[in-house]
Amino acid sequence: MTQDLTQDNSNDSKLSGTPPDPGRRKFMNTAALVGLSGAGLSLGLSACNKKSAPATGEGVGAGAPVAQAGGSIDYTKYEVPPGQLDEYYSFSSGGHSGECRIYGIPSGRELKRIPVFNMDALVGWGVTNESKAIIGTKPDGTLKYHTGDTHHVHQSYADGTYDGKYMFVNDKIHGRLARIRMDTMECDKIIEIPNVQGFHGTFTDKRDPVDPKINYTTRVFCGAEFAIPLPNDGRDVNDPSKYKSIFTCVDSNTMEPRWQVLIDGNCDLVASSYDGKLAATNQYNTEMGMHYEDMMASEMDACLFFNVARIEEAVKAGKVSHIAGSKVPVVDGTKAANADPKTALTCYVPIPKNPHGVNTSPDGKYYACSGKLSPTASVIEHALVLKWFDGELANPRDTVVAEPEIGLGPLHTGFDNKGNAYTTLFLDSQIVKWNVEAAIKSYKGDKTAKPVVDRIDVHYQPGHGFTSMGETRESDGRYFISDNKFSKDRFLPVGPLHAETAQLIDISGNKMLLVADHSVYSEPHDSIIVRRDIIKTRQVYNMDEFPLAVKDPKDSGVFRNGKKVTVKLTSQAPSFSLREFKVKKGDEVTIILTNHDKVEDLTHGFAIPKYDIQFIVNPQETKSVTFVADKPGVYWCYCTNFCHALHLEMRSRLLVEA
Ligand code: RUQ
Ligand code: CUA
Ligand code: CA
Repeated sequence: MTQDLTQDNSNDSKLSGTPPDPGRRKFMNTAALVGLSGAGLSLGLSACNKKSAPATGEGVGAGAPVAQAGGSIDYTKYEVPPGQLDEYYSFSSGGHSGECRIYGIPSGRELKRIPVFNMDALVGWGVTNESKAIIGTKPDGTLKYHTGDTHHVHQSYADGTYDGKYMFVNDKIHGRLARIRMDTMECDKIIEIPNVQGFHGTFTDKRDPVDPKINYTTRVFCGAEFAIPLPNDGRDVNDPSKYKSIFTCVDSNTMEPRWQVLIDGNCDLVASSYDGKLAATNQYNTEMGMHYEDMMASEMDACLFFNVARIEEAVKAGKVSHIAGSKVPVVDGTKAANADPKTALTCYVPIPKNPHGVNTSPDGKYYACSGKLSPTASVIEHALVLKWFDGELANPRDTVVAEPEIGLGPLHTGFDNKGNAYTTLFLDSQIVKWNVEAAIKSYKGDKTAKPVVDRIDVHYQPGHGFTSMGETRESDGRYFISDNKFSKDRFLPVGPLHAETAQLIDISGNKMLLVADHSVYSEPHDSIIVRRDIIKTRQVYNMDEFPLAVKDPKDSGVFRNGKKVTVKLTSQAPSFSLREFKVKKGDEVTIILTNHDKVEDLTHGFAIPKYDIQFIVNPQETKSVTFVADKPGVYWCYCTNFCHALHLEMRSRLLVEA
């Protein structure tokens, strides 16, 4: 059991003000958890839980047993034997590694890492000119940022399900949005969103709110979690009352921001509706507090809805402002400016205490928004939010149709195809399965309705949880993955930084079954589980896609233009087209390398000792690097990627004359 993590926190009710001594509690109960574990038990729960908060599953809902009938599970059903392939891809963020990962499900095998905001020595991401141009550089050509923090990955849609074209991921640190092509599974575009900090939640739209022909993704919604002075140029640093958060819509094709909305409170996670009409973000800091005790001062926060069509009409009509230096039109989504529902751009639905996570049900009818510091998940009905925007509902709170008590520290919710929701309970270290219609009946007063169907222990402290195809109308109710924040004793110890756990749960039956512990490198937040038939990749590039391609090995050579030298090279196992190439000290050298091998999987590498250069070229791919030859001498350029029996012999010499 996991109660050791929280049971000692009852003494922390004096929390507001001084953080408790972290040394008093063991291991998990460090300062990192103060905000959640301490606050959740001492302050937050008082809001909604009429009686005292239940310590475990018992007392909440059906109180189903938490023990796993381990002996009865046939684990081999979830193994993928040698030579066979997984049924699903799991696309995952990599947290503060700045990258994305791809796993096979159910095996949990890591298939690939996609460098995005980080540097990657293996492929040369952040080294080659092409990748630097995508990541973004300073005027002197060096990378503008070297770090990133990816949380949320979502793919492009057509007709309510994934179209296999693109994946989008946020960078929380520097406020950037990246796009990844799904055919090559490489990042092709990164933009920096103006005037935001803490860009956290992101979601693609699923269709256009107005044009029925556009039944596919054309927008990406981006929520900013941290409020800052606008513009953030040194003014108002001492006046937090002037800090604001902004919600941004980016064009998924051009990757240009289309519009922004100035709001009250902050954004956290983001969701989109199936009809394209609404985007949503949960708000945990409606207080606009600067310190955590201020951020949990109020019993109610909100889930904020954006009326996409109305916002775009307002932009068209020019009802916008601009924040100094930015071309992006900004509309006013604050409460004061949107008092009349019939013209409002935004709708603020009150939700108990510091909610985290907002997820759309696959039938498009509901949003689940969890309380985090309240043991509840609020169910908001999509049609009722539209009714409010039509002026037919008096109070935004009337859009809430259920608010079941599901357990402690509820965060993220996934859905199956049978009307059930699965929510991660951070403090309880459990996944709770609850039935949406039963929750609605119970909220209406039906005492026989039992929202909670089942619960299962996970190990430990789950963050995100998600179901197979669960964020599409093709949700299939087969798997749930719990991405846990602490693994403790689940894997061999590997020093102070533990492996993380992604636990695989079979949700196809009435009872959830924990069927595998997958270790993952720190620290995935959100993932999506995508059926393998949706993803169509290419294994070989087309040489014509690369403007710099050296299309004929005979075009190889050293071309001088003053101090600028271009070296054109090709590779074909086991040799480079130039056995040696000569430059002079002080030259600015650009090496262009095209791989002429056409065989699938025949990738070469190119490394230059002491010049800190290495990258790979995949079949038919071209890459380039630029550097100043400031060190005279002989430098053996060698192939880094094992390609041939003569791989070690696959070399060339860079001769830098003094
Ligand atoms: S949010 S679990 Cu980005 Cu919950 Cu990480
Ligand atoms: Cu080419 Cu190794
Ligand atoms: Ca709050």
